[in-house]
Amino acid sequence: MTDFFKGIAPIRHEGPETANEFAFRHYNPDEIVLGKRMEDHLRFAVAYWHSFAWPGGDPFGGQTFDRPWFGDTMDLARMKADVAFEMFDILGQPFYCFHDADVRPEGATFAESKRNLDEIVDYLGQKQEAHKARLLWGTANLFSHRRFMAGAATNPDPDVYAYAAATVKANMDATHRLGGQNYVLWGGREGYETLLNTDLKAERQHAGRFLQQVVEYKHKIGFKGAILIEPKPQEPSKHQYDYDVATVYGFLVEFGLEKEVKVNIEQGHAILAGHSFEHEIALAASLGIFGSIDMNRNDYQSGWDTDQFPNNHAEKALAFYEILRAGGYTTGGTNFDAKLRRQSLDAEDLILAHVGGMDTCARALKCAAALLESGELEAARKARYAGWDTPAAKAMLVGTLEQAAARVTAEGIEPEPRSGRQERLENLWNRYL
Ligand code: XUL
Ligand code: CO
Repeated sequence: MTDFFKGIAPIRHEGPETANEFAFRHYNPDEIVLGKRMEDHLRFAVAYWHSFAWPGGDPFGGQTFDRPWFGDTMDLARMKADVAFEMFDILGQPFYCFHDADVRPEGATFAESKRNLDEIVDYLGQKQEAHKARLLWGTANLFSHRRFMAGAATNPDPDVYAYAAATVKANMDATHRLGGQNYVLWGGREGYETLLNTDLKAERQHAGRFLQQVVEYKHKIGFKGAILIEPKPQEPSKHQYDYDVATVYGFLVEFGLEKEVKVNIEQGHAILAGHSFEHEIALAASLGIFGSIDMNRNDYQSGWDTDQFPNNHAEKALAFYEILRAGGYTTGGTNFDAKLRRQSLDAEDLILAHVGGMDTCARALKCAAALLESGELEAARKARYAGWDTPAAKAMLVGTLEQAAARVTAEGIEPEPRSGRQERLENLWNRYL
């Protein structure tokens, strides 16, 4: 036991009226929502990087957090894991996620980095046996070290492609060993700064082949989890190849991977791409590639990825409605890819940020479930498209353009515009919030 969270007891559900800061108001793991336990709907995960590895820097200043486990030794990496699992026990969330760089010190050589990773994975495996939290997904950090500054799989230097392959292989092995349910690839440096020095076609082809190799390796080792791409339009690269869900889908089809790879959709990334979170989720679900989400929010005024904890249940209810409508998660979950503000120094801040985020999502889930269960919105949506249930309308979709056109004169068609009823439906939504 470390004493980092000393005095903080496991968080329990006390209901909306409680005055206790250290309690859940809405997240009640065993409560049944639409026939399923809330914990099994939400499948919360804590992100190792923001909570335990991020030092609190911003572009104008360095470290603000002074954590006892900061440093480059294996002993400190083990202490970090101890603290992490102590937090998981306090929160009671079922999952966590990590990059290699979050959990182990970087070695002087690849072999040393790999040894460090293998050693800490053994330790995390022991922790998993003694505690509740399991691995939702693992991933490789292919963006922080300077060797990746011009990309990983898309790097002009083939040696970096090899290094990325070795790193991803090691991380897939680690994820598999820990029973991870997914493996994520986020291409922060898989993009470019300027076309003046970039062979865009070659880079995309290398990225596509790399992903095929990842899928081949997944099958080779018998990893049953999902491979997930996490779209983001830019930051850190000026232009990322995995821009948004639609772009990723086109990329997967081009490389024959649309049945093999799904997406991990992040709220802040969706916003940066000019979409809403729910749009990205609904589109992915309609394409059959919805996998998991990274839950956070951006600051509404600044145009970058601020990775804040969610605190607006009304906004998240739209996202959870789409998740429920899609049938919920299979291997995916709700990963808090969210970090404290850099002035939030205390251990309590770390706990309460997650408590607030979990409550926000739980409340959103309950609102979304109630509206879905009422059937009111689905009935309105169905009514709007009811014309397509007629045989004549259905026939148009299998016939030719001329046959569809012929209906206009034959039936004397003059379409009658009808209200889209947006405000009425928004009012309906608000009644459920
Ligand atoms: C970066 C981001 C990453 C991925 C994992 O914006 O979201 O933390 O989730 O590499
Ligand atoms: Co993310």
